Amino acid sequence: MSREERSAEVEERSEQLLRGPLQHVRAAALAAVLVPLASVAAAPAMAQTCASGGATVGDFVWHDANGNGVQDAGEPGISSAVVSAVSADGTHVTYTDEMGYYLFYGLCPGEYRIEVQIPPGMQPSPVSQGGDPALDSNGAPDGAGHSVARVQAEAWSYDDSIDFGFVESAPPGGEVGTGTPGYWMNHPEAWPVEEITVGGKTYSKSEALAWLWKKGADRTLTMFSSLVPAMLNVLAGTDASCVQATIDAANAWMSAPPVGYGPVGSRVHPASYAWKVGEPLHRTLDNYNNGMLCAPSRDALE
Ligand SMILES: [Ca+2]
Ligand SMILES: [Ca+2]
Repeated sequence: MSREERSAEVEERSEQLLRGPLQHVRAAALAAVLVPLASVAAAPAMAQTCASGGATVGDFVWHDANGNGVQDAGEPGISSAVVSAVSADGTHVTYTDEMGYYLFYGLCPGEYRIEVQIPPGMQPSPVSQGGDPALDSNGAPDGAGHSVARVQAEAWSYDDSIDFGFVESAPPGGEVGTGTPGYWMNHPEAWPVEEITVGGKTYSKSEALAWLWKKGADRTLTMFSSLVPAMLNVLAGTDASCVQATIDAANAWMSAPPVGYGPVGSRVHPASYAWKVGEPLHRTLDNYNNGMLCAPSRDALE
């Protein structure tokens, strides 16, 4: 498409946005949405589709209503979202359709950043949740208003698993505090998810609760009792900056051998080497859950 055609299309899309799905958005937020559209029109290097061996990448941008990072039944697509495929050779731009689907085709093989503008009042869903690439979210915030996924496009490949979930941000000033293990054990209705994946194994809420209530010397129970609440706190929207790396390490520890010592119930002895590795992670998670690290406890906010 020529630059003039692109400009015309961008103008028309802006019009559609104004009349359609963004009608309810406040003027300031709307301006923020439309400024990048204008810069798209002026972008010098529009990449060409590849003459042969083109790759296809898609395909879904959606409203992750329950914030669990998984495309659940009934969660709607986000239409007219601007999606860019950026490589060293230039930028392809497209938009999601009425159902929230997008597709780049004819991409020359190579490395791409697939970028979606973060809609006003929303934030990207947690990535790689639930274990099914077709249903998970792939974009992480880049700090500049985009959710970004990196893709290595091979010749003739077809990848429709690059998806972008967005969840409503907590209202400004409405800081979310952490819950202790006891809080999450006694408030199943407050869980932000219906299932949770620990060490690569997925548990329903009731299964996870049953493990949380179990007592014993098995240190996988101990790790489970701090890791699950920490993950629930993050999913509920508490500041995760100081604890995400520990959560990842604890999930690796809870995975099956040869990587880890899990799953929960694997009878790790308190005096074992495994627990020497695991205990510092558990202590960090425990401190986080009790509001002693980067997020206050929910009790302190009440
Ligand atoms: Ca969801
Ligand atoms: Ca995906």
